[in-house]
Amino acid sequence: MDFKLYVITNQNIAQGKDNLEVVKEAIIGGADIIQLREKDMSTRNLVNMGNELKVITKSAEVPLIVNDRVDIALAIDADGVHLGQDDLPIKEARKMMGNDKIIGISTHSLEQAIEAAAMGADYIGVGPVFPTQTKPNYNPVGLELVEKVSQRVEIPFVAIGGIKLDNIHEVIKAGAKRVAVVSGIVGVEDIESAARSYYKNLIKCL
Ligand code: TZP
Ligand code: MG
Repeated sequence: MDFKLYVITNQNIAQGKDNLEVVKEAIIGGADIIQLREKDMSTRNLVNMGNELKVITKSAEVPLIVNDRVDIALAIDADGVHLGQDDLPIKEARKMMGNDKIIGISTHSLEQAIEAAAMGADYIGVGPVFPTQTKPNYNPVGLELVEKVSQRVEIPFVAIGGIKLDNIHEVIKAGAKRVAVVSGIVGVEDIESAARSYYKNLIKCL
């Protein structure tokens, strides 16, 4: 499993598009991993949506990751789960998911990043790098943490939070090789071309 452009859904900010359209367009533009993250959706609706999204991601051979919920990831046979620091611990998630599934975890400090790697996470998220309305109650960790993690942690990490077309180069310069994006792609009119621009900028800076 490796990826460069990680796109995370948010039906609340999509410009009149449903998640099937969002994900289709993002993948055409260059997203190479997708996360289903809908904080206000019922379990039933998440399962239904997950099953629908899987048809698209599977045919594009792009992994589909479910945010927070191991039960839903298992129910829809998703490719993996993305955990927060207060969710199921990696050890328990691994027991339930098995070794073939992807387990990612959000980290907000070097200590958390090192621990996640030691616990067997497949990748970690590092952020929010910059202030962002998508996750307003978190203190930004800044480029400093991206730099530290890139120097000290061996497993793949993805920078997330407030990453825009005009600051992506800073994140790459700090050592990131992958970025995760919500509003900069999902919240714009032309999702495909936004994803394509992110991908191009990212590749250009690597
Ligand atoms: N985790 C850390 S920041 C963030 C998440 C889910 C939100 C990123 O959203 P955006 O709109 O790309 O800043
Ligand atoms: Mg979470």
